[in-house]
Formats: sequence, structure tokens, C-alpha cells
Amino acid sequence: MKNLNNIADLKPLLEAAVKPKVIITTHHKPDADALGSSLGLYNYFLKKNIPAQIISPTDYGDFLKWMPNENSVINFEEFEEKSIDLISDADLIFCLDFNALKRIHKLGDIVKLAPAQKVLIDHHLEPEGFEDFRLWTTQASSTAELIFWFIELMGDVALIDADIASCLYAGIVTDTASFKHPSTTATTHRVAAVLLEKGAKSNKIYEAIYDNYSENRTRFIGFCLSEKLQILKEYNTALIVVTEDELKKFHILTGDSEGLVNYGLSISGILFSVLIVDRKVARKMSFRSKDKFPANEFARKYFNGGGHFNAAGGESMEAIELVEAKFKEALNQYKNYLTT
Ligand SMILES: [Mn+2]
Repeated sequence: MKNLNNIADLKPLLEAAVKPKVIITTHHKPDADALGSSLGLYNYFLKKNIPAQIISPTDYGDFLKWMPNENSVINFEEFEEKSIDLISDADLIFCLDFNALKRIHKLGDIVKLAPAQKVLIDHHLEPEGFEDFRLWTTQASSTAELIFWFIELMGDVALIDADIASCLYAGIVTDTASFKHPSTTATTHRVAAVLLEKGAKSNKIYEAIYDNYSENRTRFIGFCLSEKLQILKEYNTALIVVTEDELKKFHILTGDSEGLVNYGLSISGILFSVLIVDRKVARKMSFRSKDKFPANEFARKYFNGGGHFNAAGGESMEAIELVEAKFKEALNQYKNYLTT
């Protein structure tokens, strides 16, 4: 039987005379929590003289490239062979901010088959359980907050410097939507306070993440809100469907549609906000909800997705018109969550 949250058992391994070779990986298209927790941990391992390497399953947005030592990250899609070699040679693989190996795409099978022991640090519901060591709870605001707990458990808070603190602070700020989501606890604020004391510059981090958009992205958001927003009054739901042509017209890149789904939820009376984007590989969907609407259950049931209770994602391989129609049909099944 697997021991839940047995992460403390890692301590002797990490403090042995012969240091383990560590790989850190995170979910595809890493966001600020995925990359911030990975780089926070990486920068901590640097201080501990533990050899580590971050392998990202894919690329990520430019707004994350300010993070200290970001340039050391390997993109699996770009360096597949090198990544496979590193993974097969590793002693420990840290899997951050995801709960199932399919979330790292092709890397999933490689990690699964690797002889290394796996460590899960995550806050998403229902981890599938591929790991040997686990630090998991949905009570944490972010994986970045869990990395802080991990460093604390290792007795190493004193080692946290401005580099580590900045990466972790970025993850906490974005996953809590600036300390707004209900996952924000007193502990989250205490952790954030320590990170500020250690040298994280809150204003600089906000600026780097939120005031760093391209002109195209800003015009694209304006276009979506003015021309594409549907209000499905009978379901208290906001919907935006973006076609491939529209993505092309505004030169929309990875990460540019990030945050768009939140605008729908900011409308008074709206309980559920959904974004469907016609990406090349699949129709990507984002779900945000207020209160008791289970966004993750909805995503899992109809769109091969999942996530948090109020913030989830999904996808479909069907044509965008079909996805929109299927969504509206599914909505009807959940009508009583949205109308009382
Ligand atoms: Mn997260």
C-alpha cells in the first residue's frame, strides 16, 4: 500500500553523501505555477548541490522567461533524445503541478518506464498514483506553496534566497488569481510574507506577468469581449468561442488566450464562464465557475478534462461547431446547478 504524503522519507536520500540525479518536470504548456514551482525547486537544489535538470513537455509563454535560471530549462519537443537520456539516467523524477501522466503528453510513458523513483508534488484532485513519494493536498493554493512546505520540511527555509522566493511567489500569485480564489488560506499569506522577506519583489513580479502583453494580445482580448462573448442567460453562463482564423488574424501565440475566460466570470450574475479555442491539435477548453458549480466534474464528464473545482480545462478533437453544440447540450444537463 502506498504511504500518503510520505515525502519526509526523501530527506535521507537528498542528504546522502552521494547526491541523487534529479529531473524535474511539469505539465504541458506550463503556467506560472508549473514553471515557478519547478524553478523554485531547481534553484533550491542548486543551493543543496543536488544535480537537477528541468524538462518541460512543451514550450511556454514569454511572460515567464524572467524567472531566475529559466534559460536552463530543456524543452522536450526540441531536445527529445537528450531528454530521454537524462530521464533514463535519473535517480529521482519530481513531477510538479499535475496529477496524471497524460498531462505531460509523450513524456508520460518515458517517465513511467524510467527506473528512477517518482515524486509527486501537486494540488489537483484525484492523483492517479504513479509516484513513490507524495506531497499532495488540494488544501494548498498552488504547487509553489507546496514547494515552500517541502523546503520547510527539509529544514531549509534559511536557504531560500530572492531567486527561489521570486519563482514561488509568482506561482502563488497566479494560481490564486492574486490571493482571490478560495484556495487562498492564512498559510498562503504567511508563506507569501516569508517569500517577500526573502527578497521576492511583488510589484516586479506582477509587472513581469501581467503588464507584459503584446499589442496584438490586448486587441484580441478586446475583440473577443466585444464581438465573441455570448451570454447564455438561462444558464447564467458566459461563452467565448474563438476560431482558427481569428487566432491567425491577431497572431495569437502560446499563452496569449490565458486569462480571457476570467472576464466572463467578472460579469454580475454569471456563475460559469467557458472559453473554447480552435487550436491546431485540438479544441481547447477552459472552465471557470463560482460557488457550487463543479467545473472539474463537468470538464471530466464531457470534454476529457479535469482540474480544480472552480477552474478546469478540457479538450475535444471534434470540429469547433460540434464542440460548441455539445457544450450547450451538456449545459442543459447541469441546469439546476446554474439556475437556483
Ligand atoms: Mn497549480
